[in-house]
This record gives sequence, structure tokens and C-alpha cells, in this order.
Amino acid sequence: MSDNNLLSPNSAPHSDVEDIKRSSNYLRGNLQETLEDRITASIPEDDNRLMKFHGSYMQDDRDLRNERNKQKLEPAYQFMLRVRAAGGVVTSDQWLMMDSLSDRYGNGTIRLTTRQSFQLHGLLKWNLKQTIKEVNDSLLTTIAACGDVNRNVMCNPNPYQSEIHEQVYAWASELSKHLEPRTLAYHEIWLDGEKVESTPSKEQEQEPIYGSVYLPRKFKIGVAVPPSNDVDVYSQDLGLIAIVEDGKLQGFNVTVGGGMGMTHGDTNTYPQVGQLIGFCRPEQVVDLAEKTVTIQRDYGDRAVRKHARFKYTIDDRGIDWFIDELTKRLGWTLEDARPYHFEHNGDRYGWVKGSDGKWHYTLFIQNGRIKDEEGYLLKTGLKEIAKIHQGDFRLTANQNLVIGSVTSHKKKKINELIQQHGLSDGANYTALRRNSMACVAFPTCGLAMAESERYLPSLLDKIEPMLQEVGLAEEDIVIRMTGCPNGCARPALAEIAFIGKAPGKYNMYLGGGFAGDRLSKLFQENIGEAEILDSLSPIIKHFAADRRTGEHFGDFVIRSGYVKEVRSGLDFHT
Ligand code: SRM
Ligand code: SF4
Repeated sequence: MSDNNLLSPNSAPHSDVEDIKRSSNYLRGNLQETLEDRITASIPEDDNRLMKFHGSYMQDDRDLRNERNKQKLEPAYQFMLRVRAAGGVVTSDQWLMMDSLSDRYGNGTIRLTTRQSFQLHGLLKWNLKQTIKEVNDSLLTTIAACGDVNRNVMCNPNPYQSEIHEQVYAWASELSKHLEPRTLAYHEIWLDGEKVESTPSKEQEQEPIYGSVYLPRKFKIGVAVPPSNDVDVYSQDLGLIAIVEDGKLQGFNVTVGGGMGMTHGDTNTYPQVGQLIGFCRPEQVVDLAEKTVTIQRDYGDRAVRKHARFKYTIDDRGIDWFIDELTKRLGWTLEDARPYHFEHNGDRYGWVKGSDGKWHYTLFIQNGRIKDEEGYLLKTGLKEIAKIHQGDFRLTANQNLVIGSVTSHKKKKINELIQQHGLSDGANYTALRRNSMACVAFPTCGLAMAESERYLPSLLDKIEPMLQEVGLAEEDIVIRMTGCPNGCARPALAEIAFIGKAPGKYNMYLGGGFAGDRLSKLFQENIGEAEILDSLSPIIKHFAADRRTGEHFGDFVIRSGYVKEVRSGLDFHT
């Protein structure tokens, strides 16, 4: 392992987070003591930085901020806990555990995320340890769900080609395991040093891949299985595209340098799509991922966090530099990329029979929020299903859920529970809503500038009639919203996107590729609902009247000159 950026001398330019990581003794910091402090429901900022590596963020209920401030009370501090499982695959017991934890310690809801993880919101500091212990008892984990490390490895949940899912999922799990931090801190702090599966030895604790300061920034890997690009492979730092021939996984095409985040008004920051650099065999993929991560570890910008993602390392130094450096570290060369074709980046809903003869049901979950509402007992319905379901649950990258591997024998009973609780495969919604995603934003996200999850459904209520009027209710159009430009619902890859600027105000973007292969472009800045509807209405009418056969909305707005085509983030602001 090289000693450069990874162990960069304290004198090298670095952000304060680098100091916190370096002096944390492999992510310990003062977390142990902080959690025991009963005087405040909060934790100090330094510990909060480290908490992220353990899967949790301190937040406060922003709906209550002003009122508590007036009453001179400290903010309503609470914690978000992210629970990850590679490819979003969990068992019924694990589902039931999440359901129970959300009721006992959280706000009673479960959030399925855009990276196939779970989030619990509203946990109190005093309950974090017990919650994390129970998560680990059920063989799930929260470590590396956040922080400057490799995050949850995404993988297509593929209900159709079951044997391909098995193979691809196995590699996603392998990558996830291999890139997990090795520090014992997690076990010491949350599990009282208890062994859960296997405890790494002392030497391993020295983080052979990450080193003592971990990565300059988060790192993300996703595995797509064409024709579905549901994991938005081009948004990943490292994207893998499964190449399947004669029903067998041959290997992966490799993309590098994707990412969605940017800052309003700072054109040095931009969303970017990953670049295709070649093909590797399945047994080479772990080596490839490790070496890619170490290049980012050694060359990523540790001084300016906004500029620290892998996409900037690649754009600054050039793709040829990266391929040379990778080849040097690997000691072998990538083959030429193989042909592939993506058709869409959404989910396909309802029952399908997999090639293994088992059944899979993809449910539409609006913005990933699992809760009971009057007349729609989604959470209860899923709990009842989990009690009898012997297959798996697969979280999708579009915040939906697959009830997977159902035997023909069990299908009838599960279908009855689906009907009884009014669970939906989306058939009762428009195609626009089925293709929609919104990030969490208010009230829990500390970075939100505008509403997202709580607002998009009502905005869709107003856009849907426009589509109905022109006969496009069943038109698949990818629409996404985020409460700020960090891009958590990958809006830069949507055909229509709204990115929050201020309460009630959004930048509107158009022209992303239907298969998630092209970036969108700014169309209107800082507009409210009335202007959004006024802007969209004529474009929708124009689309209905002038589209070519099979033409997608994103392609149409480019052909018709509403926005320019953006194939690289370097052209996003121009
Ligand atoms: Fe995200 C930060 C929620 C996927 C880019 N993201 C956050 C935080 C933790 C806010 C914070 O730092 O205080 C949000 C917590 C909100 C809350 O109250 O729950 C948050 N991100 C989410 C989730 C839950 C959105 C969702 O609605 O599902 C997703 C959880 C994923 C997971 O399970 O691991 C989520 N975030 C993403 C994605 C999409 C993806 O990974 O496929 C992106 C864009 C892809 C990328 O990383 O480039 C994304 N989140 C960010 C960024 C911008 C990073 C950057 O490059 O600048 C931030 C801010 C940061 O890191 O400083 C952020
Ligand atoms: Fe929060 Fe912004 Fe991410 Fe939405 S996009 S969850 S507002 S950080």
C-alpha cells in the first residue's frame, strides 16, 4: 500500500474531516463516551462525523425547529439509521425486525432508499445502541451505510432471470464484504465487542484497503443487468454492467466516474455520467473494485470536500491517466467493452415468473415510505406477508419492493394478503407516478432547501390530468424531485426533474435519457408550482401532438429544442 495521500502528512492541505478521521483511532473517537452522556440528546459535531461511518446521522425535526427555538429549547435532536444489505435483499425475519424496530424506537415508518437500503428516522440517542444491536443480531449491518467508504453495493433485483440474479447478487455481496471497513470499533461501540459473524484479527484492523483516514469522500458501486438500468449504473463511481451470454454471466463492462451531487451556483460542481472503460471477468471484479478504490484513496482531493468525489479525480486527470494507473495496480488489462443495450431505468411491476419457476411481485411504494395510512395499510400488509413468506424481499433502486421467490403454492395466500391490504403494483396509478422518485428532504434532512417526498405526490396530482387530457396517462416518463442539489433521487438522470432551491421553489430540468444514459439540462430556474405547471403544460401538448413513434419525452424535448443534449457533466452548466 502506498503511503501518499492515504497517510498524507498533517501539513498537506486537508479539510477538518481528514483530521477527525485521522485522530479517531479507526472510527472510535469519543463515540463510546458521547453515547453515555445523558445531559443532551445530541452529540458533538466531531462525533457526528464519525457516526456516519457507523450508519447514523444526527438530525433534528425541522418542522419543530422554529417553535422550539422560540421556547428556548434545544432542537428536537433525533437520529437517522441506515441499514444496508447488498443488492437490497433481505429475509422475512429481517423485514419483521425492521418493522418492529421502527415501531419501538423510530417514528413508526420505514424508508426504502434509492440505494436499496432501509432508513429508520426519529431514533433517540439513548436507543441507538439497542437498535444497532438488534440490526446486527438479525445479520444486517449499519457499518459503512454512510461515511467516506464504499457504500451499499447496488444490484438489479431482477425478478425475471432468477439464475442471473443469483450470480450477479453473489458478486455484489462479495464486493460489499470485501470493501467493508475492518475496524473493530463498530463491534466495540455498538455490540460490546461481541463477535457476530467473524471478528477480524488485530492486523486486519489496520484497514488494508482504506488506511487510517479512509477515503476522501463516499464511494458507490452499482451492478446493472441489461436491458434494465434500474441501478442507474452511470451515476455510480464504479458501475458494472453484467454481460450475459447463453444464460451465463460472462463478466462485466466497467464504467467509472459517475455522480449526481452539485452545489447551486457553483459551476465547478456538476453531476456526471460514468465512462465506459472496458470489460472484466467475474473473478476479476473484486480486484478491479479494490484497485479503483485505492486510486481514489490516493489521488482524491482531501482538501475540498465538494471536489473530493471520484468523478472530479477522473475529470481533472483524464480517463487515460486513470486507465494507466489502474492497469499498473492490477497487473492485467481490461478487455474491450462488450455490446449491451439498456431499455429503461425504472421498475416493472406486478407478478412475474422467474426462470427458476418461482414468482416475484414488484410493489409500487410511493417514494419508498412504508407506513399505514387510513384506507391503505401498507406496513401492516407487508408485515402479514413477511409472517408467512419464505422467499426474500428485494428493495429496488427506485424505492420499490419485490416480494421475491414465492412458490406457486404460497402465491395464492400472498396474493390474498396483497388484495386484502390494498397493496398496489401501481396499476391504479398513472405511468408518470410509477416512474417517479423523490428524496426524503423535510422534515428530517438537514440539507433540504425545499420539500420533496412530502410534495411530489401532490404535484403529480396536478400534472397527471394534463397527461390524461392528451391521452398520455400510460406514457412512461421518468420524473424525479430532490429537496437540494445533492441529487439523492438521481434527478440529473430523469426526463423531468425538480431540484429544490428554497421553500416552494425549484429548478426545473428536462431531457435526461429514459434509460438513465444522458443528463438532464436546466430549463427554468427558481420556479414555484404555478410556473411549473405553466411551463410543462404546452410541452406535454406539443409532445402528444408531434412525438415520433416510440419517442421518449426526454428525447423529444431535445429534438424540439427545449434543452440541449448533455452527454457529459462538463457540459451541464454550459
Ligand atoms: Fe443522499 C446526503 C438521503 C442516496 C447524494 N443523503 C444525504 C443525507 C444523509 C443528508 C445529510 O448529509 O445530512 C440525506 C438524509 C436524509 C434523511 O433525512 O433521510 C440523504 N441519500 C439519501 C437517501 C435516503 C435518499 C432517498 O430518498 O432514498 C438515499 C440513501 C441511499 C443509501 O441507502 O445509501 C440517498 N445520495 C443518494 C444518491 C443516489 C445514489 O447513491 O444512487 C446520491 C447521488 C449519487 C452520488 O452520490 O453522487 C446522493 N447525499 C448525496 C450527497 C451529495 C454527494 C456529493 O457528491 O456531493 C449528500 C451530501 C453530502 O454527502 O455531503 C447526501
Ligand atoms: Fe436531503 Fe438534498 Fe438528499 Fe434530498 S437531495 S435527501 S434534500 S441531501
